Amino acid sequence: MNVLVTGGAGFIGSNFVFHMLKEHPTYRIVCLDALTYAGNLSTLEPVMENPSFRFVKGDITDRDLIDKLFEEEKFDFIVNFAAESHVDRSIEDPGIFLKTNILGTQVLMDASRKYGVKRFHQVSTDEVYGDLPLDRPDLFFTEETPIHTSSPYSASKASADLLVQAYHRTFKLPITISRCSNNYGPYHFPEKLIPLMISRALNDESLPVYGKGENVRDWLYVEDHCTAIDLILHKGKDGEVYNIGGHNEKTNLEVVKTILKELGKPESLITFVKDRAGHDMRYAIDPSKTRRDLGWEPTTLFDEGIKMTIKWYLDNRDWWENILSGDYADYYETMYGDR
Ligand code: NAD
Ligand code: TDX
Repeated sequence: MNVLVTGGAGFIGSNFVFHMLKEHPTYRIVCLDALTYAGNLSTLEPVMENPSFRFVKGDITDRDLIDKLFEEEKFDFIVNFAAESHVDRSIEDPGIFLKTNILGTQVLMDASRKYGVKRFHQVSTDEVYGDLPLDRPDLFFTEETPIHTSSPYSASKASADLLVQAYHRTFKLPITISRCSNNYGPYHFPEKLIPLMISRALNDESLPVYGKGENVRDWLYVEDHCTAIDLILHKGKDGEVYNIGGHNEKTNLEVVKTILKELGKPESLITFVKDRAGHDMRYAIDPSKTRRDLGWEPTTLFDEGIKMTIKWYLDNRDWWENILSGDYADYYETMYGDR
């Protein structure tokens, strides 16, 4: 099998590349990534010389490049992680979110149609369902919950989902979509809540909690997301949407306090700051369909996963300090600029 993983130099994509090379040693894994501010090629260093792996620097919106790559590689599976992923940035500047997340998905699907693939898998998010009220803990997002977006980011991901479903209905493109809750774990870019709080607490810097910190997110350890996508690729039904989540709901304040406790840092570091515009209150995934139809089970509880994650950030200070200093951006040119 020849698998294209787009966005594989980012957080979840890189974890998925490692997962696939380990679990399917006979497969060829090609990673296509534009190395935006969120892509970090040093993350993929351990596999760069692996004969089953190829890295291609390129943009999913670049039709000529995508066409050439598909013609050359004859992919079986496409897994599309490539996206602009940070909600706050989408509020500052929505344009690039629409270009990458919607038009990029279209370019990849056009090539998938032209060259024929066994499966085009779109990695989507629980944010397409909007949010749930805090006083209704009985409510969860199912695959039937209507799309109802809040931020330019979630609107762009939802638009892509609709386009993917349209390509299935109209062109019979064999697709699947997964909608996952908030991920955490190794290689998470330190602009997102958990790695931001770990890196700032380690430097004794203030921890900016939006609003009152009451918003609830449903956290899933990244490897559990990877095992779900692997199962969907191999056993999922064409045209289906699968929710992924592990019922690990926490308020942001709970998460930040847990990190401080684990690091032995004082709660006085917490600073309440202006709330995010349009801030979703609660996300909560009902993953019953994925469990029932594919036998997927998450294996890492939050209490255990957050300890593993904090240990990873302590053991890999170079990785995030390089990001904070901006040095990571030169890595590709220094190491592979002549490829
Ligand atoms: P990330 O920002 O860490 O990584 C995104 C990667 O995509 C980066 O390596 C970046 O260089 C690459 N990229 C961006 N624009 C590109 C383009 N035009 N062409 C090629 N590559 C490009 O994101 P992440 O957190 O790993 O998320 C990956 C996917 O999973 C996204 O589609 C996101 O919407 C989805 N998702 C994320 C979460 C989460 O909690 N992080 C949860 C559910 C779904
Ligand atoms: O400094 C902060 N302070 C704060 O209180 C940051 C960065 C975030 N927050 C809050 C906002 C959210 O309620 O923490 C929560 C988590 O924020 P993010 O890490 O930005 O994630 P979120 O907005 O929930 O979106 C994430 O999950 C769904 C990913 O970034 C998306 O790509 C994914 O689709």
